[in-house]
Amino acid sequence: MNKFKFYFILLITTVSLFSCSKNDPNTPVEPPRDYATQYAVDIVDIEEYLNKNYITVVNHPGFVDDQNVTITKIDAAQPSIMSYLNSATYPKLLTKDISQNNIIYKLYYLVLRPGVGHSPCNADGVMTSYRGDYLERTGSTGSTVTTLTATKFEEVIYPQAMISLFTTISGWSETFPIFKTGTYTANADGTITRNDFGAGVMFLPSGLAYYNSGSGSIPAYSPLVFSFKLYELQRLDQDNDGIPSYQEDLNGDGYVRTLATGVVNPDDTDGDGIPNFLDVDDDGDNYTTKLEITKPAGTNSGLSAYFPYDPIVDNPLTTAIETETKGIPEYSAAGTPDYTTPTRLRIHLDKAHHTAKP
Ligand SMILES: [Ca+2]
Ligand SMILES: [Ca+2]
Ligand SMILES: [Ca+2]
Ligand SMILES: [Ca+2]
Repeated sequence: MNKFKFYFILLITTVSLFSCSKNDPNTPVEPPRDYATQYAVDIVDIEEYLNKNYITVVNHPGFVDDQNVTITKIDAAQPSIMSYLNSATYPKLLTKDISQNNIIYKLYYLVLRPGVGHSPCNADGVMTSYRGDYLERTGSTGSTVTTLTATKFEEVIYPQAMISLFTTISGWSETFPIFKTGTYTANADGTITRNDFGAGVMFLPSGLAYYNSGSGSIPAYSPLVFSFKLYELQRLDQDNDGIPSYQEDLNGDGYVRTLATGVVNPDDTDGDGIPNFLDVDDDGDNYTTKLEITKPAGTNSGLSAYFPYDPIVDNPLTTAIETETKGIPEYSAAGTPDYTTPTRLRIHLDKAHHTAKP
């Protein structure tokens, strides 16, 4: 991810370099600000926002405004958002440390409701109703009092499409996996009633958002506040090897990542620096994963590949029409296949499979 971000920033810089030099060769190109310096500014703004504002939440189960959030400046004795820090009950304000851009970001997120369904991993797609505001400090510093304002830049009430957490801002990919989807009921008139979905608010330093590029009406270096509802998720398969990325999360922490060179990655079976969810040959035996999970000809009717991991348990959405009963197997030394033990070493992760076993 970092590498992609780096290239992206490089691209932006290169593009603005060309566009500036074309119009005015004397205009110097401003390099992106130092990440640590900018984060120090952002976290002051975010914490001030959490201390000086309160939330109002709509509790309206089954209606589209359920869990709508309004954030308002405190003018009496309302409890600040910060007052929910580590609360025993919901709303609950929590923090998470995120190592990115060679610094540690503190990400504040407010849990209104955790949700009851499934959590996306950080490479899945999400369908979310959300509202985004950017924070901006106006008024000059020094003797003038500055004011922190929040400006709405986007609101999606009726989402129509999945958004990939793999390609959007890192603040989203860090926060959504903490939440779960809900339930829905299809009504006779064709509408859907959603209940018990995860809902929250995330408070993102600019380094976990658009940083120096900004986006649309969002100024560069803006911290962002998103209130959101997690309606649905979509399992994605980034390396197209037939195994959804969330099942390539070997340590089960909800995240798959590319880590810096030399850092041991728990989600990289062969340790070649490419995590399994981006590696077409997970165990490094020179047989692609896609080939290894393809069943030998004639072994079973219908499907040509083993069901990724375990049928039924892992794929409730397809159970109704699923006739395959075999997950990717492990073979014992004697050549006996095991299709079901949850902890088995599946053949695409077993480098010795082709040499030591039938
Ligand atoms: Ca995959
Ligand atoms: Ca992981
Ligand atoms: Ca690898
Ligand atoms: Ca392989």
